[in-house]
Amino acid sequence: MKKARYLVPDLYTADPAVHVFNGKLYIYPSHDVESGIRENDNGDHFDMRDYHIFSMDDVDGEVTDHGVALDVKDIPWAGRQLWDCDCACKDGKYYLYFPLKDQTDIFRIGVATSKKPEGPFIPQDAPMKGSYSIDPCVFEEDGSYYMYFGGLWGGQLQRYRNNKAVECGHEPKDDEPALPARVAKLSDDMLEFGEDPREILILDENGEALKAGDHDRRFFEASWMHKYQGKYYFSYSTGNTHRLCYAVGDNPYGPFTYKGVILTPVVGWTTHHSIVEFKGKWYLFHHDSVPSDGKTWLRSMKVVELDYNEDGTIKTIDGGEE
Ligand code: FUB
Repeated sequence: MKKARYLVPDLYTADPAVHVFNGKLYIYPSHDVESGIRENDNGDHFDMRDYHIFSMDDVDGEVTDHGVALDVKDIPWAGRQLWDCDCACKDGKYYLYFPLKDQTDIFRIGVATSKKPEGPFIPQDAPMKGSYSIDPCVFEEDGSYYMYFGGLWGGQLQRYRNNKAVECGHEPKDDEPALPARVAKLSDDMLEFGEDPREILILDENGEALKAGDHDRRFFEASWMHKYQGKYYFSYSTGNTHRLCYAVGDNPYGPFTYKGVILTPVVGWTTHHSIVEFKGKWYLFHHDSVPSDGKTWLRSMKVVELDYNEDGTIKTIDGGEE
């Protein structure tokens, strides 16, 4: 499969997190809706209210919509805005992690559980203790589950330092280290952080931390982790420069060294993805706003094959021309 394929023509879907469960691909996307809210840098127009989960036996095959798996009205602590989610499986139970603003308009990360990968999911009564910001993704290795998270601007990450809310949230100066994504191992019961979240350091080719002013390379949102040939690939969106980039490290906590661009800008403002191996090939799931004629808040997810060079670097995909 060398040409990208849109996956769901009848719903707007974005931020696809994809996993192989029970031999099938399961897709956990955001479900975009026309909110009527004017577009702004805070992302208020992304006013999503539920999640649908999709599955596929094959990347080229039929996409099954399993219907509403979780609705904001069923989440006891809900304020507004269900953003990018992800799912993990442990001991035959499925855990859906989602960012949602609480009733004070602060993003927290919630958990909902199910016996099936497609749900329905039952939410916990409260968000994860100590959670903040957006875009959780979960990477499993040897029975340990690591959650990566964080997002700038509307994702509120700039409001935190050392896992504490600061009085006045702001981004660092251009020549200061960029704000980092976070990672934390999950607790054994999968419902809380099992340790304090740590900062993800991304280094340049000289071993220096990427600077806040390096908008072409610094982390903005949309974390994903995958492992390829023994190395850990931390990938993310650069937000206002609209790239999907990656950095490589020797363990799940990093540090990671910046390596390059996975996907050049797509039509739309946001770019978001997951990378998954299925039946011996690697795939990039992502989204763009082509089907909605460029409406940034009405996105459509798609999939394209992803290739590596012999040295383990990823071949850049042209977001404008797939
Ligand atoms: O879908 C809402 C937000 O847009 C996500 O949480 C971000 O990653 C961006 O894709």
